[in-house]
Amino acid sequence: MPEAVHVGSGKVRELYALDDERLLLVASDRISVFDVVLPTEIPDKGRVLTGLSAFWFERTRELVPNHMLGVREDGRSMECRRLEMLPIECVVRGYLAGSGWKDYRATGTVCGHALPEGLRESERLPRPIFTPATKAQEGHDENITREQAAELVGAERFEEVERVSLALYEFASRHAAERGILLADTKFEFGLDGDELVLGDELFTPDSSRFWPAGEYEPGRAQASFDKQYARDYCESIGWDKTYPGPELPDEVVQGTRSRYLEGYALLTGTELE
Ligand code: Q0N
Repeated sequence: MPEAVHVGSGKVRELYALDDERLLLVASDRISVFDVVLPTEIPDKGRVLTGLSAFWFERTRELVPNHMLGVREDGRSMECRRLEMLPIECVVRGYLAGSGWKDYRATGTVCGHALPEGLRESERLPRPIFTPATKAQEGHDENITREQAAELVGAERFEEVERVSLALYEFASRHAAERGILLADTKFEFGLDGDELVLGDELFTPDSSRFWPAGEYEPGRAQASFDKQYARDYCESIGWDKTYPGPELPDEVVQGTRSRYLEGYALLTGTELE
């Protein structure tokens, strides 16, 4: 078999071409904190993320077809259909966090959605909203209006990705809420296989979504992140300035963070990671 050719990398994932039709998406054990990849890895993090994507891809097939062909024996590598990716990030927000909160505070709107006055940080929105963003090569994606997104993908395709994105969020947020977890927001990437819309990338992982423990939810402040809070708290406690390079994590922080990933996986999927 011809070898896999490396075609791209994200902060914590690598992408290889297997042939003209197939890609291999590999989730590493790397962790990024405040947007910097740390020198210390979290054992099993890659298998947790790939396992979560596989879990959700299997369960959302009736809503939209996806790129998953199979997960390899290593648990971290997913063989995928090669797509023509759409040039927008598809974000759905059920709560006001991150850039959604920032934009709301500055303008009272998010991506052209007028919102009620007086909402607090992390507050639940009257209904989930679709808030597209551009794909930045480096640094942060930029929120764009629905009109700008429709110009980039076409009006019909825009309506389709909005409808499908809201349906996916609805499905996963209901599943998560039944297990004591709030899905604050989430990001999808879609592509085309010919004219068929196909869901790509990763799906409802902690790297593409904000998961909050429902029991600790309190609007009016930032919420503790389900997976990374130990690592973030440690990094802040030592006075790191959040620029490269990041600090090594002590073993207790590594083990605590690993436990959170495994716990989240078990809570959401109802099975333990092998
Ligand atoms: C693709 N990206 C951006 C891994 C994630 N199925 C696909 N077909 C063609 N291209 C892509 C996919 C997928 N998924 C997606 N780049 C190419 C996200 N990447 C960034 C690098 O790490």
